[in-house]
Amino acid sequence: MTRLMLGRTLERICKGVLLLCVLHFLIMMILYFDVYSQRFDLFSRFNNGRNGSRSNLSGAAAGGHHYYYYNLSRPNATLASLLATGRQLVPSTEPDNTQAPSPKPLPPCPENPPGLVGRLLIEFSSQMTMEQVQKENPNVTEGGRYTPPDCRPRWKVAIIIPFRHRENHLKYWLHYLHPILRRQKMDYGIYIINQLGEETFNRAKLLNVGYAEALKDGEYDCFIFSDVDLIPMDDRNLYHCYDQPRHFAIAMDKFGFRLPYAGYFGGVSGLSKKQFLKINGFPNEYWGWGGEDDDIYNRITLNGMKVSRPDNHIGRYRMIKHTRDKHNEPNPQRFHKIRNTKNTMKTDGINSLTYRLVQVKKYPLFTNISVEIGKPPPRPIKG
Ligand code: UD2
Ligand code: MN
Repeated sequence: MTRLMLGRTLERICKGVLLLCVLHFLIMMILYFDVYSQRFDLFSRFNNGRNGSRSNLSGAAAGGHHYYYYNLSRPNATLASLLATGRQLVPSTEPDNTQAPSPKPLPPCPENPPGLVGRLLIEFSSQMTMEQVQKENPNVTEGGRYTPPDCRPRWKVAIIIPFRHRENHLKYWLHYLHPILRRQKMDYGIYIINQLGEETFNRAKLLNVGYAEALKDGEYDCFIFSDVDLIPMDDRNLYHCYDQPRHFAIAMDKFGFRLPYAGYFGGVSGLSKKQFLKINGFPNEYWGWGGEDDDIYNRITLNGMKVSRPDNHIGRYRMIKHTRDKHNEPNPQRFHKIRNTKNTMKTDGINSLTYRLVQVKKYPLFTNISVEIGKPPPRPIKG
């Protein structure tokens, strides 16, 4: 009887051991296939890399065995795969850089950003405060800087705004432009160039100051010059630079959504650093309203470049209605001056720019640069 019981117990133990063996075997199989699939994955990706699609690889990672570690560091790497390679657990004799894989490089930003919405509703009747506009734009960093988190932009854009006593317009500009530029996947900084004092306003000189000061702040290669009161009505009007100097604001409400004349270059324009230097920047000697934009147009064509423009239905703008500011009366010399661009552009421009920098202050949504730029030369006395 006891022998019979002993036999049964032994039989159960044997079955238990057998079951454990089967289980162990199964686990080993799972581990084996998991590792196999990792390797398969590895090679298929490696081949992709060789075919030219390197968007998933870092520079170092693209070179074969480094990539192996990189692959294991993916969030979905399993414990099984870690155990199977043993690489992460056993101290390695290889260089340290294998232990901390470099961050994944970003793919280039798309030429047509998918988040754009096209035509926008722009209105200036709702009241807003700067605090509200700041709250709307939490991802803009100090000084009005932004860079897309998920792709590598082609240009680094400084947006330059000539300014004096237009705080209300600036609020609207920031309210509309920051979200547009973000959707456009631009890497940008906003620079408000504030003319101190009450001497005659000089838009083009302020724009030159903006170019020089922005370059002290970042390695910009594209400069967009915008009036503070102009808001694009379509976010497909991309705020970056082009093969030729760009005129963005081609169809404004105040001109019945038409280009007022073929050589018009006012409102919003953009030049790469190279294009800007080729024309010796902008003129410093246009005091008061008008003419400076035509002079810039002349500089562009005289230097063998052409102005590029968006489609008419995309380059639409609204201008915030305003009266002429004090100390920005029409410049009576403008007609004479624009006939002489050819003679003046070599000596009057970024190479002759002088100003006194008084203050640079970084606000959450823009950098304010306050400058003294002097005053117009005394008029020759007629007689
Ligand atoms: C037109 C052009 C502008 C420029 C100007 C002639 C349009 C939409 N724009 O503008 O690009 O060629 O004629 O100089 O056609 N500003 C101040 N405070 C002032 C004066 C001017 O901030 O006291 C700045 C501000 O950014 C403004 C810009 O200068 O938007 C142009 O001045 P404006 O708006 O008085 O002239 P406007 O609309 O005729
Ligand atoms: Mn205006």
